Amino acid sequence: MLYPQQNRLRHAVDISGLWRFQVDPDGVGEAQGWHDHLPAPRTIAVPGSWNEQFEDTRDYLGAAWYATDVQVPPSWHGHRVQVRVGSANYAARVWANGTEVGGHEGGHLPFVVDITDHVDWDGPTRLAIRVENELLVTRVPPGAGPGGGMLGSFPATTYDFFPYAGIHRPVHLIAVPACHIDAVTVTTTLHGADGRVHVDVRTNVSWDGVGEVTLVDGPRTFHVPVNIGGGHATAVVEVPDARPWCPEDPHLCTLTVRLLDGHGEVTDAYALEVGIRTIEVQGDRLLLNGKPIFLKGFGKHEDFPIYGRGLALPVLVRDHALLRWVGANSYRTAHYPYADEALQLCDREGILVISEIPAVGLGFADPPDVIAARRERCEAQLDELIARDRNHPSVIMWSVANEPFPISFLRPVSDDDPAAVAGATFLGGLIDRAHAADPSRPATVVALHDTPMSWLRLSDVVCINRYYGWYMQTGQPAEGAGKLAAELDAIHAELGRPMIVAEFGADTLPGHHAVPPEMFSEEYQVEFLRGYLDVADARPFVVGMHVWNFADFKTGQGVMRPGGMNHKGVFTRDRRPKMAAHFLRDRWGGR
Ligand code: BDP
Repeated sequence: MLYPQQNRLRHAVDISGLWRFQVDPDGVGEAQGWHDHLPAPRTIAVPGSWNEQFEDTRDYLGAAWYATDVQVPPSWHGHRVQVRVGSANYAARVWANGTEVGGHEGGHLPFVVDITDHVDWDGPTRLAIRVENELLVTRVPPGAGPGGGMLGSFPATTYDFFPYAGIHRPVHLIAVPACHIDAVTVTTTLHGADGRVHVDVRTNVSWDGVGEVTLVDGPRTFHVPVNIGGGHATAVVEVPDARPWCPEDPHLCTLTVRLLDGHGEVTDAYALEVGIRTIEVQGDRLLLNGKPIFLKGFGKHEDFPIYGRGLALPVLVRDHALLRWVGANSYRTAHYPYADEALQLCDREGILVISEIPAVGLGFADPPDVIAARRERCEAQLDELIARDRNHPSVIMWSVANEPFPISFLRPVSDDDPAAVAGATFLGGLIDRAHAADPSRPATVVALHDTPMSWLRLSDVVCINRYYGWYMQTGQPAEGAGKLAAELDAIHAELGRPMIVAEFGADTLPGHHAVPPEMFSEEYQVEFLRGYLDVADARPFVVGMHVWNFADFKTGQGVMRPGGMNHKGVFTRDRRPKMAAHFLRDRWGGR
């Protein structure tokens, strides 16, 4: 899925803003024609979750309708006219001038509907989008079902973040030429000092013709003519003496693909930023451009007061400034794909990203039809994620799940337990799918305490989340660090792979102090993090440490979460540093 682009031949208008909105708790909207006219709308901001914009919608997750009117420019005649929704959580259906034109399931990835045949060229075109975020057990991430939420939390999810609902990312009105570039896939390789950019182009229709690929690298320009057959072409751009993309020097080139008509006139063009780099696992090391790399950073969330999970560009920019300030070079998109704009920024700023699908809260003792439904949803979201993000140099690894468990949370089982076997098949299938779609990146399952060895074995880089010294060895950070050390050594002895501690953290109430350190105090968080980082420093096979979490974030209400918040951030929800942020800055050499 190509990000919308404005150039001489393509148009993209951001139609986000103040839309009309109405909740539909009784599910009468469709029968009553709300796609044509909302009977009692109020105004809502798009993008943004609906939960924090009004008092009466905080916990509302049922159907709601969004509507706006747009004038499609008459000059777009002859083009395909599309609406692209950056993300709508969880399921969306779209109408244009009263006709249903498409929809999407899965709350964190973009989708496009074609409205060409429904445009009113003389007046405004009415758009309506119905969104709902029902917490169903068959969805990914799954709702909690009759058993209730994680630790009895409300709303009843299987995961520890608030199930924000609504249109979360910008909506674009787009025009593309009737025959257009539909997909561009870029992979890069290094050969000594030289780089090679491998480009694969597909058009929306089966088309035979010619085109060209141009790479602009600072003062140098490389042109490669291409022949397109049946709507498909490949090209290789040789870049002598390449300047590889890396966190210290996130150098980007501009790659442009053009389609040409019989007279050499350009009929479509699409440009993207490309970083020439390689990522691979060798033995128990992770190599970026052939050299060992260590990931310093965080698990994050898309979360901010009032916006909820809605894209807030200033927050994104601020987060990157703070990542630099604290000396981080990476993060994981816990627990779902992040906005296109987040990855664009990571490309520019040299932040390495582990990109995750929303496969969180998966258990394998559930009925087979439920597991099969979830598998279908995981596969669809993995395919969409890889198709959307594979051209970003910042993305270095796919995470196909966070903390799946065989039977229930923290209940160990042996590798031959039926739930462990079912999980290995499911998760192994997702890893294979990621490798097949994108052989250029490692893939991982981010593992909970007590994960079967048969599951750990599936990952190219073994990622584990550990809370020794918090949920266990409670109040004893030194004992917790000791447990971590022993377990890392044991897993490494068995698998010999690189390892990342993908989550470790302690809830910390800002301003709460205690000497000696005590749980929830700022001192305790520092001691906890220090112990884990020391353990990692003594083990060269540990190739990354991601603190949980970058910032405090909203979750469901529950006895473990004061104020409906997870307080494991090293920054507060409004991005003020706790003591731990200063500690990490010293340790990581922040600027
Ligand atoms: C891990 C989860 C993460 C939670 C975290 C915690 O992966 O989503 O927020 O624990 O408990 O189990 O803080």
